[in-house]
Amino acid sequence: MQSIEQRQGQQWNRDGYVLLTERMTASEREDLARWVAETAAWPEQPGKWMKWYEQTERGRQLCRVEDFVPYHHELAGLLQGAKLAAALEFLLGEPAALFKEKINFKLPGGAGFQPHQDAPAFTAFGQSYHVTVMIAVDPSTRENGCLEVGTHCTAGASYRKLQTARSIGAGPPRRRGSRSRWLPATY
Ligand SMILES: O=C(O)CCC(=O)C(=O)O
Repeated sequence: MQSIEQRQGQQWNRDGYVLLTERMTASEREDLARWVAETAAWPEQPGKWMKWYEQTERGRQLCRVEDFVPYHHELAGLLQGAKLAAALEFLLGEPAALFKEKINFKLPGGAGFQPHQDAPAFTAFGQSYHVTVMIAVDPSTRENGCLEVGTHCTAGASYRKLQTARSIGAGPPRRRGSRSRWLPATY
């Protein structure tokens, strides 16, 4: 019988992503929701965290907070803590470093995201691997705009290498004749 870790490792190598649905307790989720709400309430302050807004029919609306780890002890502990580090090291086969953190608020009326890859935006920094970790604060459903993941994109480990800047905005690269499709990351 395979362990959960072995099954996750196989999915990672096959599909380029894993979905973990049982890693946070109810009280950890409550803490996370509270910490995120705290960042939303922070004032805008030049030189500190960054708050981003979008225009909606109801006016300016918060869509993103970035660079909050230096200013929020508990969120820093979650994103830089041993639990996440161990999961990433298991999947990558080497330790990972936090490169950038952001909270997407996805409030009603917001624009959402076009299909894209994150990695090509950061090639100027010279990293060899790029992994995106998403932690859902609220239930993640099609109705409320969950992340959707492109599957069957490129074979195994090569998926972990950075794609070229040419693929910005193009969505994940696809193998000829593959059964590529978008899967909602729901839980
Ligand atoms: O959550 C999503 O729907 C996509 C978020 C994303 O791709 C991003 O923030 O770069």
